[in-house]
Amino acid sequence: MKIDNSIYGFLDCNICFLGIPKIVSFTPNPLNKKGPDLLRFAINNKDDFDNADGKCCFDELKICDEGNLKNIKEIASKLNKQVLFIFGGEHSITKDCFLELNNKVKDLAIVVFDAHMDVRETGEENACFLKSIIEKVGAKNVYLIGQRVYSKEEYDYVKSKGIMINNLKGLKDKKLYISFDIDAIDSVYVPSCSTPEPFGESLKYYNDLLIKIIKENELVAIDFVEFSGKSFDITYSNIASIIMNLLKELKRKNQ
Ligand SMILES: [Mn+2]
Repeated sequence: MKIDNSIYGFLDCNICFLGIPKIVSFTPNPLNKKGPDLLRFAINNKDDFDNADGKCCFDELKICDEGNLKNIKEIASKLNKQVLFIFGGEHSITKDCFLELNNKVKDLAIVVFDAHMDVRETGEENACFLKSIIEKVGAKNVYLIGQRVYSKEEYDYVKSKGIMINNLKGLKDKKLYISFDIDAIDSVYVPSCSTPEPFGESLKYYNDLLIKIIKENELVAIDFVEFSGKSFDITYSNIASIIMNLLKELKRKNQ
């Protein structure tokens, strides 16, 4: 599979890749701006053949790559059935991405995979982005998966909003934004995560759960965030494998 060779533009694609290598935290690491490009490199090195149906993703899906952008505004304004694959960047990018798409898509639900809750009162933007979303759109359509490290205040806040962790009850036939902070996965699988956490579930666990979720819902966009971008390693290859499996599933759904 080669993203670079795509002949499709945004208006005629059905899957759009875009990078938002934005860093806003107090101690930015300028290197992690390379996250989206390292991930593209890894995706380009994967085979797109699907042995379940004998078809290739790149032959069946119209995929385009819009490159690296400052934000999602322009893309969101043009959105018309394309499924977005957004490569971060820090988790702070999710706030803008979700809210822009939420303006466009009615009843958009969000599933956040993350070791953390990211509902802090103040602090780095990537640690409080979810609180901003909940305060703006409510908690009814918010689902949390993988959270295992958080403060008492964050726990109390999430509980007060009636959100349960690792509970997908009611998540069926929804229009969906998935935010995948790679620290949800056990740190051994993602050494280039900027905020690694041990004691997470495996790569396969999350791969299978993501596939189940997109089988049962209509995916509008998915982001992958918190790559440290220091050097190329297994992190990018692992996440690229998940992305390939999601593309295969979307291909089968399209048929
Ligand atoms: Mn996190």
